[in-house]
Amino acid sequence: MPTSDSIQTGVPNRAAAVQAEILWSWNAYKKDAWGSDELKPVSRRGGRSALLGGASGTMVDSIDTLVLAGFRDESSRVARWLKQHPPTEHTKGQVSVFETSIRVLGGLLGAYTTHGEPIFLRRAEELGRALLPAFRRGVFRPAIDLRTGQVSPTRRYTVAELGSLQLEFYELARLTKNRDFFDAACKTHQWLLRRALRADPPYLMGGTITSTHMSTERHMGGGVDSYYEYLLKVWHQGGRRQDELRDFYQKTSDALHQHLIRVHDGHTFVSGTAAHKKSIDHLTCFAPGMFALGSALMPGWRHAARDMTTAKGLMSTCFRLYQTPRHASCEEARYVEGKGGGGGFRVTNPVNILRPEVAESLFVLFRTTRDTRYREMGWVIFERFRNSSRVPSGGYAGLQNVQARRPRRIDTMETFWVAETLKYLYLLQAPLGAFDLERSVLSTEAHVLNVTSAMPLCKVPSRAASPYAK
Ligand code: DMJ
Repeated sequence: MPTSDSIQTGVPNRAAAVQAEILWSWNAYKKDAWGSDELKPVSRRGGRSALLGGASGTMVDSIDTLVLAGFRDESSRVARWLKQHPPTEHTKGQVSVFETSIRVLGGLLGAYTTHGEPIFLRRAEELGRALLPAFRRGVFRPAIDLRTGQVSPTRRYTVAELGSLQLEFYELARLTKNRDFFDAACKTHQWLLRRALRADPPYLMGGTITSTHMSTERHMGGGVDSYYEYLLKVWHQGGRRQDELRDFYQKTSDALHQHLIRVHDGHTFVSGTAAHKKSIDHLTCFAPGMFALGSALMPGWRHAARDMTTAKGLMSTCFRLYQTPRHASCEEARYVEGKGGGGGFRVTNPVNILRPEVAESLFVLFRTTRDTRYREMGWVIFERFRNSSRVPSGGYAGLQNVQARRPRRIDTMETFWVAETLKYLYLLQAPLGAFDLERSVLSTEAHVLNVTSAMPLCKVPSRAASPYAK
């Protein structure tokens, strides 16, 4: 049982256990899937992701986890491979601009930040250039062929797709001194923030958006999640200098509290306006971490304590996802009130695809409160994964039904398993010095980026100046 002394030093035997699973996953990828996007751990081969098109997803997404966990040699091996194999030239067909930005571009930038090898930045710059045509036809196009520059005809996308690539493009602009990267991401952010100002209620976004419409449902789950996260993290990334963006985040948090955050029978929920009432889904579980980080970085804000209370409440609701009888978490659970008071959580989506959000929020809660309870919860999660999702021949796999006694495996080790889930589970048990939450920022794909006052700042549209404001 760790003591409070271990806050500084971490829990060495647990950190070592997570490191072993990072290597277990990485070695399986190396052996059976090297160069491809994803390991297929059951059929023991590599596969191309429809989102990434063959850009060596797992390899690039994993690099900064490997460095943080002490496997620098493995990252150097990737650097040598990337010298001969530019990811941009490997892809086939159209890729998702958002997923490629957060996983591949973010992965290369995180690799450069933590490892320092120049090839990572060179490949990031090439990829950034190949993505730029997606920002040149109107506001944004969600898919692009990286080799030809041909973009998808659709002008319909999610708010998260457009609102969560700013950390990556701003850092790329700063490192390469190429203003085009900054302008592309700034233009899209400003466009979205104007839409948020004229939304009803203001600041709350629907998941799907076009130049004229926005869907009416409001929640914090898939499709909108990392838009909220990036309001806070872009402010943090720029050295916390831009008061207008801080105010925008604070007003957004106020609106989320006013309209969506609800407590039922002592359990905190993000109650969406549609079918999301009294339920919790894994993707929404980034939210405890976001509210905790905002609260910790803005100690003078009059609602800092409210946001920390919400973070703790949501964290405990999110942890319920792991309280399935046998295995790792389910994707979604609903709270059902009992007849004579009290109630319980019922699994409403029993799939598990090795998602990171609960581990992510536990890490941020642990670091911002220094309460070792969150580290203990992280250890429970780690053991759940190790017991139920580890494939004996190598790697980890998702599960089709976590309620089944012997669930069928899903033949995919998602790239975010090493990039995010294992990174957060490792950092929870590692010494505090392994990562500094104030001097670095973790992207939505958990890539390590610099916090610096040298970051160019994108002007935030104001309510008064917005032609759309009511
Ligand atoms: C990851 O790719 C990122 O965390 C993204 O922001 C949300 N979805 C997945 C993991 O669930």
